[in-house]
Amino acid sequence: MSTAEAIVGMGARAGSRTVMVSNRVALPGQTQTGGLAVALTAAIGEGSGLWLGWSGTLASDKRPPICKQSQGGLDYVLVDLPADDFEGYYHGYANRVLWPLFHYRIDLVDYHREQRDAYLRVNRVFAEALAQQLRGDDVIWVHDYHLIPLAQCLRDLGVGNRIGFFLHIPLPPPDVLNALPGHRALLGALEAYDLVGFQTRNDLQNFRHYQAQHVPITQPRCRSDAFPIGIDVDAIIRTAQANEARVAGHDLRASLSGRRLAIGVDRLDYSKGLPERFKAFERHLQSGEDAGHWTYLQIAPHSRTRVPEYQSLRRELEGLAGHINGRHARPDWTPIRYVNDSFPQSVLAGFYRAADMALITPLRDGMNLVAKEYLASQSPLDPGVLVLSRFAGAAEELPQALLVNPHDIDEVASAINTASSMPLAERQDRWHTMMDTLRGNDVGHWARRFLQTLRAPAAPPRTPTAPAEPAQKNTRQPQATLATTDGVPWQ
Ligand code: GDG
Repeated sequence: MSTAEAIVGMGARAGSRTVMVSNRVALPGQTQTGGLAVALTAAIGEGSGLWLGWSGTLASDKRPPICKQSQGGLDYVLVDLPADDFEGYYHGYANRVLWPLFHYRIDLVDYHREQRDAYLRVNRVFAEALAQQLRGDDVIWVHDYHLIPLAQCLRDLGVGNRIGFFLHIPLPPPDVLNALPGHRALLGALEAYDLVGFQTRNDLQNFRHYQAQHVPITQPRCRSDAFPIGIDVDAIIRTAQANEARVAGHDLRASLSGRRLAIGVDRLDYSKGLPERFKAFERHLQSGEDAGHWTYLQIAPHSRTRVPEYQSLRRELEGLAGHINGRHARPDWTPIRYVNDSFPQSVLAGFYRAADMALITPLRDGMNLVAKEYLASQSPLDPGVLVLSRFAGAAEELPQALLVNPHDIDEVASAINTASSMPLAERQDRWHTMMDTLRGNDVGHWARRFLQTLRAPAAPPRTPTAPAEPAQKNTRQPQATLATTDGVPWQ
């Protein structure tokens, strides 16, 4: 049974639709370079259901703000967002407050109350658009930090459906969260969900500690657990096999002149630890051990290009790559190939298979799908080595990788040396164990487990706070100021 059939079948057995909500919707046929889009595309497959998110367009008088389209049995509802609030919602509060804070970077948080207000208003826009589409027994699954207050907005509109939330990024400990103005309201808003899911036990523990400090248990129906996200293992194995011999992978191999290939694939983001990784690779070159035997290909598609921290990271990496190559290159060899293009998944899978080592060293990462995709792309006869940050969520599931502290460039350099000399039998042992883990928790398993928990009778349907039948006819006005369930105001 495919992932899609499993999820759709489960919805059918339960007699209800699954409704996904995320900031962006991945329409079929689009190249996805974000982990959430890749995972949800794999999870939802071609089944029936509904997926609602931002259209990518700002609202104008020239077109209706909500557009519906159906493809492959799935309904997509695309919502235009208000021009006045988009900047504050997306580039502001979501990406310059929540993203850095949740990645333990309080130093990069740039908080403005008016942006937080824009974030709340946009969540209400999503809630109103969604409420119009809902059937009474839909099960709603909300994704990621852009939409934390969405359930609370929906409850305010009288929606009594089961609603789950999954956080794709890490959740830091209370001391970090406490630095955020209005943190009690934000984190308290999670109580409006029936189920809150995190990537790792560490994130879950941080949440429980935060709750113990701050949130009175007013909604005992809100459950929480760790649901480590998986990949579509079989699809990636097939793609990697099919692309091994194809032009891109073949050309890449041929271009190495017999040298070994190390690969990194990351959105260009400060959480991914790219400058530290470049420096660690240079430290390896300086170590003299095996130096000149590796070529390191770093694929880093640009992301969030309007956010200043991303612009300065880009300049820093260009400088570092130029500096390291200038110092160590030979007429026939460039140690670092730094590429900002994005590639189709099929080409990436061919690149992974051609690579003898993956360097995945984020400073913090919710999970890191690339680590899993790299493993699934390897040939069982000659699998490569995964060098993985201890601070990627994936490290909890994959202790057989060479785990490193990405801040310690000597340790990463020495892991590269270890990978260089790792015997085939050891590589195979480690790889087989990790593949068993990936197979045991692929993306279908992840989605089924979350949805089954959300639907489970442990959480009886809550009593709507307002007449909710049908949701779109509900005339209840959104509250002017959201308050958490224990009455903590947002401002
Ligand atoms: C967030 C969390 C969590 C990358 N470059 C290209 C490309 N990609 C694909 C990869 C992978 C995805 O994008 C990136 O996923 P990651 O998990 O590595 O990272 P984030 O984008 O930060 O994702 C993360 C994830 O959500 C899921 O919950 O694991 O921790 O931060 O699938 O293959 N895809 C294509 N061309 C590229 O050039 N087609």
